[in-house]
Amino acid sequence: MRTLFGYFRSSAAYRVRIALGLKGLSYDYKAVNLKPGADEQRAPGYLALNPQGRVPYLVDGDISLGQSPAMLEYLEEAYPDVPLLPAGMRDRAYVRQLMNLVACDIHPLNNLSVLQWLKGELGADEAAVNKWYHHWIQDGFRAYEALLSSSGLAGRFSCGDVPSLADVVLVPQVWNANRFGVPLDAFPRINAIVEACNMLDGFADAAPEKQPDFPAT
Ligand SMILES: N[C@@H](CCC(=O)N[C@@H](CS)C(=O)NCC(=O)O)C(=O)O
Repeated sequence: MRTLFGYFRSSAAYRVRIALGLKGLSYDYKAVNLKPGADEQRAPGYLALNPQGRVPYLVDGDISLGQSPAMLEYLEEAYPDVPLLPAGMRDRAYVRQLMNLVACDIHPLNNLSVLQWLKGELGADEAAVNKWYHHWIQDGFRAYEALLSSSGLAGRFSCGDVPSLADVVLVPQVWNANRFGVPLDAFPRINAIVEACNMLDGFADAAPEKQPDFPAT
C-alpha cells in the first residue's frame, strides 16, 4: 500500500510523482489543496501526519516520510531496478549537486509560504514578488546551465543519456518558471533536456495537468 499526498502544482510533489512513474511504482494519490483559503496543509488531520504542513508526504508500507529529496533517495534505495542515480561515484555526486542546486537554492526561496510572507509581512507588491521569483530561478538556472557544459557529463539528459534525479528535480522547476513567465531563452541545454524528459511517460504522466486535482486552483 503506497500513498502520495500532493497537490497538482506542487513542484516538490511533482518530483516524487516522476520518480514513482519512472520506477513503475503504483500509488494512491491524495490531494491536499494548498490554495490560499483552502489551506488543507494546515488542517489538524494533515498536521498530525506531517507536522511541517507541506506536501508531498509519502507513505509506503510502514515507511512514512516528508521532504521530497528524502523520498527520492528512499525510493532509489528501496526500488533500485530502474536506477535514477548513475553507477559511478563521480557521476552520482554530480547528479546530487544539480539536484541540490534546485532543491536547496532555488525552490525554497519560491515556495508559497515564502511568497505569502514577502507580501503579508514585508509589504511586497505583486511586481516585487515576481521580480524575486524570476531572480532566484534565473540565478540558479544560470549555474545549472554552466555546469551542464563545464562538467562534460551531460548528454540527452543532465547526466548522460539516461534520466536521473537531477532531471526529476529540474523538470518541475522549469514548469514553475513557465507558470510565472520567467524567460528561459538563455538556457538552451536546460530546455533541450526538459523536452527530452517530457517525451518519456514517467515525466509526462506526472505533469500537473494530468493530476486528478487539476484544475482545483
Ligand atoms: N523541501 C520540501 C519542500 C516542500 C514544500 O515546500 N512544499 C510546498 C509545495 S511545493 C508546500 O507544501 N507549501 C505549502 C506552504 O508553504 O504552506 C520538499 O522538497 O518536500
